[in-house]
Amino acid sequence: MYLIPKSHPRAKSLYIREKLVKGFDGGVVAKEGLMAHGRGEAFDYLLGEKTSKYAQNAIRAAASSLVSAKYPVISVNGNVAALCPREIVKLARIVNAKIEVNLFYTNQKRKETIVKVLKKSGAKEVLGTDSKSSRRILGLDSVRRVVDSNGIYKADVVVVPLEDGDRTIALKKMGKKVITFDLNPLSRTAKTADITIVDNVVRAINRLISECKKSKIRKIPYNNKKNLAGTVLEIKKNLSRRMPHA
Ligand code: PTJ
Repeated sequence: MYLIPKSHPRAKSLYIREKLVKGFDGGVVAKEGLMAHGRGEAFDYLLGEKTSKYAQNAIRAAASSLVSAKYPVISVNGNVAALCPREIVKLARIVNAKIEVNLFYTNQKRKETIVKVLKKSGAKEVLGTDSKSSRRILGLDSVRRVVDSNGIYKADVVVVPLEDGDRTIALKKMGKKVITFDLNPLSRTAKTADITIVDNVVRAINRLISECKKSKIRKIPYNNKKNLAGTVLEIKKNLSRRMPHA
């Protein structure tokens, strides 16, 4: 890793970036994952690189859905495996969820590398690499349509962090509840999911873990569209606050 001085004004953001680069060098992150991260960084900047009250609302709603789910599954891609593998394993343990590797830019070798990373982080079981238990999601053209019959296929609640849009619609058509982390409140996934946590997954996942620990099985009133609209207004406010005045 490059030496990033702690005193650097953007040290935290640069550390996160290095995790992605390390993930790419280790065969975990797709090339395109580096670009996806750049897009996320830009939105994070506009959000003030902090968890908004809207993100916290979504986190609470997500925790309530996860603790009351019958068969929750967390879908992991290259970026998520590079950014927060231990936290994914911790979250899965707390809510008794399955973990499944499901990639957009799929290849078996990268899948297996990601499984190794997750196992090294404490996962006992990771689904998504066994062709004998694979099933297809109807109405989805990307290779992400191939899922595990004991994982995403069977789930009632699916967490799809850093999604690229095509799968959320298909999962919803299958009657599943979809929770996502997406720094872009305007993305297709953000707008289609049932619960969108507009925050950096690196920050928000620990908050989600804490909420799941305290969450009781009860329904929380939550409206994703209203919450997203609030987030966009928050960006607008941030922009006016930070606008240089001539
Ligand atoms: O590992 P693979 O093959 O499954 O590929 C994963 C990527 C992320 C490359 C793939 O799913 C993709 O191309 O995604 P997109 O379309 O770029 O969408 C990713 C979304 O995640 C964008 O809306 C980004 O703003 C957002 N994002 C990026 N980094 C973060 C993030 N959201 C939360 N936390 C982040 N750290």
